Amino acid sequence: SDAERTFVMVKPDGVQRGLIGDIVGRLEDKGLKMVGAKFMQIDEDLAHEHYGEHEDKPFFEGLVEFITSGPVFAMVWEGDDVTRQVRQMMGATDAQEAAPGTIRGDYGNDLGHNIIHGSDHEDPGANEREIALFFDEDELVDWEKDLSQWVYE
Ligand code: DAT
Ligand code: MG
Repeated sequence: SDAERTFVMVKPDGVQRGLIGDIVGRLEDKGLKMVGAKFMQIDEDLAHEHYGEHEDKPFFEGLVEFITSGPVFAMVWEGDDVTRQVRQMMGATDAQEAAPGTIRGDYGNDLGHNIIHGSDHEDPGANEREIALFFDEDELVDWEKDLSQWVYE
C-alpha cells in the first residue's frame, strides 16, 4: 500500500465539548491507523509556526488566540491517501457550510470554531511539516494493524 501520514488535531472547542472520543472513533471506524497522539497546550510560538501561512490575514490574531485558548488533542494518522481522506471526513472550513456527515458539518456551527484541524492535502509537504512541528520522531509508533488486511487490498 502507499501509506502516508497526516497531522490531525481536535481544537480547543472540540476538546471542551468532549468530542475527542467521537473524532478518534470516526477515524478508527474509517480503518485509519493512529501512530501518535498527545494532549497538549499550544503556545504562542507554535501557533504562529503552525498557522504561518495565514499570518497576513485579518483573522490571524483571533486564530492564534483561539488555538492557544485551551488544550488540543494532536494526532498523527496513517493510511493510503490519508491526508485527503481526513480532509473529506472533516468537511468544509466553514462549519456552517460543511456537509452533514462530515465532522465539521455534524458538530460545528461557526467558521473559526470548527472543531478539527487536518493537514491541507492541496499543500504538498504540509502533512510532514506539521507532523515534525508537533511530534519528535520517537513519539511516533511503527506498528502493524491487523485490521489493515481487511481495509486495503
Ligand atoms: P482549514 O482549517 O480548513 O485548513 P484554513 O487553513 O483556510 O482552513 O484556515 C485555518 C483556520 O483559520 C480555519 O480552520 C478557521 C480559520 N479561518 C479561516 N478562514 C477564516 C476567516 N475568513 N475568518 C475567520 N477564521 C477563518
Ligand atoms: Mg488549512
